[in-house]
Amino acid sequence: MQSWRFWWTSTNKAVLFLTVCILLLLLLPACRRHRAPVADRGTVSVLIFIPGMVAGSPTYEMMVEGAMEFASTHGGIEIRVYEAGFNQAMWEEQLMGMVAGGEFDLVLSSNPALPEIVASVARVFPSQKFVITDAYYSGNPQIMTYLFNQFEQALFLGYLAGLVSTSDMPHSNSARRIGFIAAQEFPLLSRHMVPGFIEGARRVDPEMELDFRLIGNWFDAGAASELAMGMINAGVDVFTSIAGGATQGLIHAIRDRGAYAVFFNTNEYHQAPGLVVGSGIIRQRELTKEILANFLEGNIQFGTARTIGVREGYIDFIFDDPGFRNHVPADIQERLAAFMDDFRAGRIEFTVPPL
Ligand code: RBF
Repeated sequence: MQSWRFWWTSTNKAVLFLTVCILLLLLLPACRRHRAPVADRGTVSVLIFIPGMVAGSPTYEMMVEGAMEFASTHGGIEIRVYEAGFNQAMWEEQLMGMVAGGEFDLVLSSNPALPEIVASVARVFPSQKFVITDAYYSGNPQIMTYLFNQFEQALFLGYLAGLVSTSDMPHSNSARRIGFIAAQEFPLLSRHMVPGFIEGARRVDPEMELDFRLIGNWFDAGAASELAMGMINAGVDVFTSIAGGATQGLIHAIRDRGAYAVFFNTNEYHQAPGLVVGSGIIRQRELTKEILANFLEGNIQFGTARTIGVREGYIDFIFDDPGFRNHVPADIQERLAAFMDDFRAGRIEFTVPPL
């Protein structure tokens, strides 16, 4: 009896062991197949969905340039750029139409308003993957986002605007008034960029005031120019803007009337040497290449949201340009350099407001 039971139990164990082994043998290659780099599957097709137009919109220009550079140095990747234009009510339908054929391994885009649209398209196409920069959205297994910490960029640009506005530079006046011209309101703008800009300026002079005005679209340079003229009349001597192509109107106004500007995201010194006194930079071009490289290796963590800023190396100020070196007084250059050193070293204290 004893030996009979022993025989059965050990046979059971052996059978169980063998079954587990066979299952593992069957499953392992399947897992490996699942994790294989996307590149091994032949040509990878990527759609860059532009919610607007590329020309004149720095964040879009950098994304397209980065992707093109990546494609020219790596085989097996095809990039298609689709410009959706300025009718925001159409973007979801346009994106839906683009992915319906299932031809794109990845959809890449850059805009804070896009995650909600993408989430709704993703529900209809559950195998479609999306990466969105300049946006924050977590918890959807089809979507990964990267948010540039625009509060940080606004803080140091605002600090520079405060230094210039309180200086004795030729176009600076005695009013403690700086200006912000925006195309339209959106949470990243009104919760991070505008508050960061005025907070930075108030670190130079707590009396500083912000004149904030809205254009109503991303392309009307004439309207931006008129707003800027009115603001100069009201005592604004240093501007910034988030206005895409309409920013050209602000450039025209500061050239015409004599005032200063600092810009977010890209090198804009060449637009008006001596008047554009500062440019921040977001590493959107490099980020785009990293995203594509990660995607080819199967290393995108869909479902997650990363925030990247000064300390992560994705946001900085462009010091090394004649527009800054040759036109901004040495004491302002030094104070900004010290501020940025403190920033990178984590010595600047601030609280990023919730989005
Ligand atoms: N930035 C541009 O430069 N050009 C645009 O056409 C543009 N359209 C936008 C539309 C919406 C609905 C939102 C929320 C933002 C838009 N932006 C545009 C802003 C841009 O993507 C980015 O958020 C800011 O430049 C800050 O990084």
